[in-house]
Amino acid sequence: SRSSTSVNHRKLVRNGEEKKSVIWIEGNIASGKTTCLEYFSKTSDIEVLTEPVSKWRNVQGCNPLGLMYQDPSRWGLTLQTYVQLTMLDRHVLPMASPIRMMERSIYSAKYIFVENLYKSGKMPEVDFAVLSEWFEWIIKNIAIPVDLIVYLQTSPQTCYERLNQRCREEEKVIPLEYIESIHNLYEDWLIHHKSFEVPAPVLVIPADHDLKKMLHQYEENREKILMAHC
Ligand code: DGT
Repeated sequence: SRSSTSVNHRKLVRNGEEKKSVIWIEGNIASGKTTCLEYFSKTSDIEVLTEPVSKWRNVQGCNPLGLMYQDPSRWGLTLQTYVQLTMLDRHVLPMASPIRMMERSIYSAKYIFVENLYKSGKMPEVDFAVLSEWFEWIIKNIAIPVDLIVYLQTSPQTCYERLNQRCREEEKVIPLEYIESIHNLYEDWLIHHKSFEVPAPVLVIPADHDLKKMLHQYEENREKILMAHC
């Protein structure tokens, strides 16, 4: 099948070396990022980096993700500090393949999740200020490459249904309103360009469809996604 072939026609830079490209897959909780990454992981010369969520559920025996959902005011800073560290760690890993696909980014951790905690009154101003200074320092001083953002655009209702189907223990407390807030922050950032800097061009893929249709759309958008370069 086409998905097991390597990528052709890749652009060459002047010294003859292949230009590497980095693609971020962004979208709401349970928007189908994992399915998208699985589809592309079947292509040779793509490395796929999934979200370090297993680390967020177990850091030296502690579960900051679970704690944050139980008591966001108390544990929001704890989780987001760790999310920021683990994301940064992924961004600076040397590239093992010409194309890297990453699930989310240090940007969405800050612009979507930290923002949401703060705006909903669940993060004290001082915690938000400290995280913001850390984030600004990181993006100013450390190169975080990205060539394309693929936004899996869903309705909050669809995500909510998928979330309930998958039954991840920590997520049982998530109400529809939380998914709606995350959705609105994503739309303001990547669609309306109303909130924060968007560090790369955005490709929007409607992602409310069933698995078969989603795989078909990935097939259709395959070249466009894999040819992403600065
Ligand atoms: P998918 O394949 O689209 O269903 O995505 P998943 O399930 O692999 O990943 P996702 O987006 O549901 O994220 C895993 C969990 O981590 C979910 O409960 C949301 C949470 N999460 C991810 N990043 C952050 C963050 O920066 N802050 C907070 N508070 N939660 C986060």
